[in-house]
Amino acid sequence: MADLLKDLDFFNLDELLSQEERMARDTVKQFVEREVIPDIERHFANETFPSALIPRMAELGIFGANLHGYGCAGMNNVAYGLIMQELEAADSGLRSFASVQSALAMYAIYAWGSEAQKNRYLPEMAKGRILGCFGLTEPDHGSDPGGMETRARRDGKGWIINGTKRWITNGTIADIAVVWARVDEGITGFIVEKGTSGFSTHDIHGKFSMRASVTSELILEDVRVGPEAHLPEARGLKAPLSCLTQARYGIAWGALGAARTCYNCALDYVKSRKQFSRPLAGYQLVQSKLVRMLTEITKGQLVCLQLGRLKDANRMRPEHVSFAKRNNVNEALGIARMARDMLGANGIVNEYPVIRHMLNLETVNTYEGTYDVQTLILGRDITGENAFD
Ligand code: TGC
Ligand code: FAD
Repeated sequence: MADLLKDLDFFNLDELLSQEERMARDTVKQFVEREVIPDIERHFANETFPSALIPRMAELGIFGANLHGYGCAGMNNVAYGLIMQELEAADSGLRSFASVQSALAMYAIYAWGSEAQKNRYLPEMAKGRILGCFGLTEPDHGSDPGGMETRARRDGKGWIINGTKRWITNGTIADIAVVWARVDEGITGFIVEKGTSGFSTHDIHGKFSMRASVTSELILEDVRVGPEAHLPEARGLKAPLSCLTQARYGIAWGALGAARTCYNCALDYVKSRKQFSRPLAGYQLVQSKLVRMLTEITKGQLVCLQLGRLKDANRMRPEHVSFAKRNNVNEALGIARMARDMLGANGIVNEYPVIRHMLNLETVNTYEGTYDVQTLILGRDITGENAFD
């Protein structure tokens, strides 16, 4: 099979990257090629997460790569995005693992934690020795986290937390859970350590998507935590939503990686597969699909590059991220479906990575704010009318 990880760079965007950015991308690409690809289909088939990769990912500086200090690599946001792209070129579940560790759990502590919390958790999380998850979604509150029912009430100097969080990536393998809960003053966050009495987790099975990723439920029954567990700066829904902005940023880049693998695979396949005595690549309908894929990936790359430059200049708004997440994931899903079709019957077997990416991207289109939720965020921005009210 051809090199399915190879770059797609129709507009010579490589020229717009710094040497450090290219190096970050190429290092992770090499890691993915050598250490992820050989085993990823097996993990997806067996519904297992490739945890043996965690120390290597830490060594490469992937966890909290764009955070500064506290043992983090301090890369710029374009380099971080390129890394997410390469991880998701292998599997959305692997990128998800890195996103949750970095952009959700670590970022929550980085942005809303005390100095003591940052010093205690972030260096160990960067080394992959402490794993985190992020509990926002509940069984009855997904798109509307503001309706959450998890409650924390004061208990002397500490707190008692009750509630259920569902669909939580890394839940059962995490050493700490960042849990969002309602208190008298509004919404705030807590760091709940594994093993705390009353805190239990279990995995959700039967997934047809994200099978190489752990997805769990967190149950909190009279979980008593001390004052040191509370994220002191997290006041209001803005705190968890700010973490989503970080994660959506990585997803916008990541989806392009999955789309690129599907494009490379479809292109390779139609060049060699003959029907009616000619390669499929010679037919106009097939070429039209390839051109559509190339166009959408290239447009997505341009959006991401400028998004990253804006983020590095502190000029990125959450709505910019919604635009990129909504568009890139939806186009990646369309590309994966097209590639699946172009492979005919071979498109449904795991000899090729396309069906796996297609199934994964169904989740990516839903989590971190569905396609329609991102549409309404953008609709609110351009009209001034809030459809969520
Ligand atoms: P709303 O009134 O819009 O906002 C409340 C406050 O938050 C601020 N804000 C943001 N800040 C930073 N980043 C964002 N993206 C922000 N969005 C809003 C806003 O300015 C306001 O601040 P302030 O100072 O005025 O209080 O709140 P709302 O209740 O109307 O919510 C609107 C809505 C629908 C956009 C929001 O609830 C939403 O985004 N819903 C989608 C939920 C979601 O995306 N969940 C994801 C869960 S985590 C996950 O899926 C992980 S997947 C694993 C992986 O990443 O790989
Ligand atoms: P709902 O909110 O019930 O939405 C169902 C449908 O209704 C969607 O099509 C939606 O677009 C539509 N809809 C909702 N509101 C409106 C509206 N106002 N107008 C029009 N249409 C609307 N969450 C976490 O907190 N942490 C995690 O680590 C995490 N990881 C996940 C991993 C996986 C594999 C999956 C599948 C989910 C994960 N999630 C996580 C949860 C994810 O963020 C939610 O599934 C997502 O936000 C959507 O919520 P929901 O599933 O409850 O769907």
